[in-house]
Amino acid sequence: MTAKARTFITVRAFVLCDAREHHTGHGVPHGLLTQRRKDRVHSRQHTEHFMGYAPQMRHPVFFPAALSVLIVATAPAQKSYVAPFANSPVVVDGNLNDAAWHSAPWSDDFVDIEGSVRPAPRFRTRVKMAWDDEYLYIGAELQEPHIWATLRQRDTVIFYDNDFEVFIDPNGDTDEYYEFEMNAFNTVWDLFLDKPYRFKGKADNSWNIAGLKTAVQIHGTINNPADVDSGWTVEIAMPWKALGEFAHMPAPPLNHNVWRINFSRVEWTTDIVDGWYRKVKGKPEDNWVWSPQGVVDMHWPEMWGFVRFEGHPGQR
Ligand SMILES: [Ca+2]
Ligand SMILES: [Ca+2]
Ligand SMILES: [Ca+2]
Ligand SMILES: [Ca+2]
Repeated sequence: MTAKARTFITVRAFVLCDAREHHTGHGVPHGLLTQRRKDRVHSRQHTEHFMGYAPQMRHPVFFPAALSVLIVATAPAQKSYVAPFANSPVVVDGNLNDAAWHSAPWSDDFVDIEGSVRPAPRFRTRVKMAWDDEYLYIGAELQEPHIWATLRQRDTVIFYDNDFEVFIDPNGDTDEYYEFEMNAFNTVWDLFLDKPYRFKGKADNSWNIAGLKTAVQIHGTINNPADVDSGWTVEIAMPWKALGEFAHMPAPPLNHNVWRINFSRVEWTTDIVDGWYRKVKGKPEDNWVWSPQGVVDMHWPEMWGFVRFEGHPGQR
């Protein structure tokens, strides 16, 4: 058996055991977030190590090798990213031209939330990450021929508009994680979840990322269907002080620390009717993500990607 297969068996065992532990909540997702993402549940869930990182395991047990090998063979590959330390200031204005961004590579292009079994997204999306002593920085580029937004109030259901989303589980235990969404109006929804909805987790919208800085640049025109836009870029600075609240990890991180993270983009199919965008009735939204979930549900933190923090000049 390969090292990868052994790794997977242990992690998979953790997932299944966790589901049994919360049996009464299993398969009963609730809350606004999951209503749009619970319709197609597949069995292709896995996670894997990222350069020596191992998720925390509460109840490791063992499963038949044949089953595990089957799961490994059909599971989508999780993404990983090395976030460089920002040695110069990042101005949060929506433009990703700060010197610090030059050393942060673009991620792979986003894929469908279910992975390669579904068609590739119609429009390109990619992200960058960087960090310093105060902030986690996230930059994203969303190709979009028709930029629109309606929501102006914080903590409303931002994915009713097209949006960009971030999910962070600092210590990778799949509980106590953060969700963040923003639209092209730069309206944000930030919330804390004590555990996934399928385990009767509760979303706390009153939780805010204190000191959060966000900005959007529109490359084209917003809410004007008469032209064709090229897209929007977002720039986000999340203070470590806020992210540290439920992290159970150093925040800011230490060099080589790994956090679980994923990014999602919700894209509605629209028609232009009487000079305005109208969602096509009966057509569900597209969910495009950095690291494929294998399931139409972002609330499987065990499926998220990995970010490793490197380059702090004051540390080895
Ligand atoms: Ca900037
Ligand atoms: Ca956690
Ligand atoms: Ca909030
Ligand atoms: Ca436009």
